[in-house]
Amino acid sequence: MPTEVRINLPTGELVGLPVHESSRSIGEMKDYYWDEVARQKLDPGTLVYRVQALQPVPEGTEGGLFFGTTFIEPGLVGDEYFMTKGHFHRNRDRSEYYITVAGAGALILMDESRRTSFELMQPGSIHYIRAHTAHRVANTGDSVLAFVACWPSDSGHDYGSIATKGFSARLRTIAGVPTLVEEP
Ligand code: S6P
Ligand code: ZN
Repeated sequence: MPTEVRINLPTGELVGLPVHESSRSIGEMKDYYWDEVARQKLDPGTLVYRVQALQPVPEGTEGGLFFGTTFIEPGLVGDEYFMTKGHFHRNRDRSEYYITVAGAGALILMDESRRTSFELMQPGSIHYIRAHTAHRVANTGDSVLAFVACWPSDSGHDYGSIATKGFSARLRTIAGVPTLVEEP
């Protein structure tokens, strides 16, 4: 049970059982970055991010909550920061909290009319992700970005619409500054 799990507050690492673990490498992120040629030049085994999650009830359960930590490595694909795939919740009316634990980054948000904005993430920053809003996180710093999240157990994930249409803007480093650049 999750009561046996502890969080290491300085790092966000969840310690104990049962913790569900997953990860994404550069090789698993084909077509997520605008510079696909730059992505292909990187070692496909390069870790981009990993997620630890507490799922005390089965996925899809109404009324439950999941909790997890995401760790995003520092890095660039071309001039675009290492980032999560990003998703809408399958049940679009489900919201979520993110709280930054370590590192520096940006939470990129896109509503259903494809208006995109971002919020800077730094240790202690709290981010409320409204329902009907796609969310993705980019690591803009030079160390691991860790944030914890809490979301309803019946949110589900819709990766398909991001995989096909993407976000309407991308976070790129321009003269060293994280800049949201609209897609052409
Ligand atoms: C779940 C929550 C996070 C993400 C994680 C990885 O609703 O938003 O735990 O799953 O940050 O991102 P993604 O887009 O690959 O699921
Ligand atoms: Zn989510």
